[in-house]
Amino acid sequence: MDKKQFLQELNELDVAGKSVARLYCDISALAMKYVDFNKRANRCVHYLSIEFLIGRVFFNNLLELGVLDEVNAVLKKKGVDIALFEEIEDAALGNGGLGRLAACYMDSGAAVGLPLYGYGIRYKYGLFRQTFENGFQKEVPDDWQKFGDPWSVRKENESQIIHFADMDVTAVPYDMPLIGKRINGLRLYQAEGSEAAEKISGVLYPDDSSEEGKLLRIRQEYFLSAAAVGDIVREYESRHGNDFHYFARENCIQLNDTHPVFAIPELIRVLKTKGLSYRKALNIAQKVFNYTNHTILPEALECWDKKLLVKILPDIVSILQKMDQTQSRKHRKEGYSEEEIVQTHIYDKGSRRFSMANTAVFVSEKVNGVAEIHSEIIKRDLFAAEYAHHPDKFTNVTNGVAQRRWLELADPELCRIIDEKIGPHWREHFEELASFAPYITDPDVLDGFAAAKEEKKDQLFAYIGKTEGVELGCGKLLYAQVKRLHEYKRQLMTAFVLLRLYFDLKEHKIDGFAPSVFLFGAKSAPGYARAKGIIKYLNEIIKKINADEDTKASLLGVFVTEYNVSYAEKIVAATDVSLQVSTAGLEASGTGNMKFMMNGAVTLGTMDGANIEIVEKAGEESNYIFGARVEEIERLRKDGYDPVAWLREHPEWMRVVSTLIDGTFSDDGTGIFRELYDSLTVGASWHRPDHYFIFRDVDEYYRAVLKVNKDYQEREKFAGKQLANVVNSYYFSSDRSVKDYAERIWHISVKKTKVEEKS
Ligand code: 26V
Repeated sequence: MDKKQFLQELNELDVAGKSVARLYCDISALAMKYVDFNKRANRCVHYLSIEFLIGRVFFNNLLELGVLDEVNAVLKKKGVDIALFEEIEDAALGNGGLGRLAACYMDSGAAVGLPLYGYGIRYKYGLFRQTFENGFQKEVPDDWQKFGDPWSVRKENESQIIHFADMDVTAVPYDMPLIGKRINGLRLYQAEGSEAAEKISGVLYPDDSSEEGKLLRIRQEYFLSAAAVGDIVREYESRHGNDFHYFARENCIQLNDTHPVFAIPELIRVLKTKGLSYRKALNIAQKVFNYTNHTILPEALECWDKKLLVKILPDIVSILQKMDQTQSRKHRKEGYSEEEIVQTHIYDKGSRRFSMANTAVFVSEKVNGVAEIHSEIIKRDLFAAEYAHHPDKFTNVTNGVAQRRWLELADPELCRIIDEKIGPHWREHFEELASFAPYITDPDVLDGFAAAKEEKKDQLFAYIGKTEGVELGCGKLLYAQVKRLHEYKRQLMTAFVLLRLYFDLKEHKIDGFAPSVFLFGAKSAPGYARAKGIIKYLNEIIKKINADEDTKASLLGVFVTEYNVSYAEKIVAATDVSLQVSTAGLEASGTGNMKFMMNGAVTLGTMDGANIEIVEKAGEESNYIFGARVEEIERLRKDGYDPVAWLREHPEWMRVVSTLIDGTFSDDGTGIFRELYDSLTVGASWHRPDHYFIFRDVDEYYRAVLKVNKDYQEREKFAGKQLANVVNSYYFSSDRSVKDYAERIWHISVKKTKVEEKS
């Protein structure tokens, strides 16, 4: 980019009388003028994902273009505070970790110079915006384009027609630049042509409880898959015509979970229309695709009814069925047992459903989980049969997060402390953060860090005071649990711990408790009643605690509204203790845990997902681990577990849990608190009582919360633990993750700059 020219134009920009939105669009559009997309590399990776949780791009893009400070200065001169643009929230085209991971990988691909291209859907409405009404979550449509979309370019001439049996839909691409050492692109497709067509890119995760809802989900998934495949093939043909010999050498497709798996039969279908045999087409597909699994929860593993699929995608059904036959023959030849054949098959004759995960595993060259333990679990359980016969197919790539957004933008104060000791080079080569290690025992550094943390807390609390109307004071220990609301993440267990703390503080049972704040942020899927019940319960608990004059100096809670990427940036920088308390074995990785670590929070959590690797790197002594390990949870599942007997034996917890049904809190007559109670004691929705083993872990959790509170009071020593986390967080950079993908899965090399080649 021609920085000088850009800044000159910016200097000339007339700001008088312009609204924040207008200025945002003008400045973004000006920057876009100077963005040149890189040419295609010899081999490209195409990352297909139903979610891209990008968040605000304004600051990130200016940082990547290397002009953030200058723009800040120019605007200041003109009397415009750059912070005003924080009002503008960009695309939240994702729901949680899966989508944010995709966004971090796009960021890192460009940053490290990999030809990594994203394909997704340009939903008109992103993830809903959340409000609370009397403590209940309410959803408001997220009209993210109301400020314009100045960072995207519509590419009308690269539109395609996507065929369904009952309609044709136009897929129009919008390209967003991904700025770094390379400028890659994220291509999001918008569905156009008719009212029914437009619905396809209407909202992220439409309710799929009805048949109509399921059909819409299938349409979305096929729409994304077919548009991406069509684009990749068209681009290839523009260079090689009808000769598909080089296709697999030049293209690699990464399936981010099962949602884009239709890309497999679609590629086979398209290649057949180009004159290739089914065999040849399958052969190419087997060299092109790779699949990342992001969950083992059965309810999230997609299977589609043949009856539904055949209505709108009959050709895809024929191909899937043919693949199922090929698979059975191949597996018999390879000596799979009948039981193994049943476990791996693409089409299940009994339920008449197609398994998207099994389709992906069959075709993919590589299958990976997203943290060490998760990759082990999928090999041992979910895909055990395939692993037994093709062990080399499986690998692991532990997730990572983009440190440019999650440390540099989120916590400049901490970055300056690091710069002072080791210079700024680590910002480009994040592994150099390790050389900060000798300074984490330096008393000045420890004091400086503790002071910077206080400053971030003050900033966050001031923001919360303004937006939520809750005053949190200062000098508090901050515990935070922010993530999607799901029973396996066990926000309900934290609710019980918080209530127990409150009761014990009120009755003077705890000595020397450092004044603390418990912060929650989460959205619940609109149709997930129990998750919504947990939000209401937490809000009721917080209301009670915050109103109690006896305890409010020691304990406060807040459930922030509309938790999103920008809120997360503020929260991770301010937090002391990161709560990561999922039932062991169920959180594939977690990425929030990494963001907190990077900003110097200790992890208080279970041995699950990436927590295990965090503790391995930063040391068990710098973190707070509690609860049952995977092996114990498995044993409890097998040998039996009696939560009711446990409650009976623990009256101090019975008292806490009973507040769900004894009238302490009102659920406004909805009965949802009773349902939560029943889910723990009787069982609900085919689940056994306390399916997520809250009562196994809750007491240990409580003790760990007290322990961290005590340790925090030795502020300098505790700062040392926090900094040990910062120093060792370099491993959790998504730059490292994408390089791992490049090496283990994509087989492309990261192009070194001239400077790097010399050094
Ligand atoms: C989706 C659903 C949808 C239906 C209701 C139940 C349910 C449960 C879980 C999911 C998760 C789908 C996949 C996903 O988002 N996985 C997350 O991926 C992150 C990035 O790899 C990872 O850090 C998280 O641990 C994992 O939950």
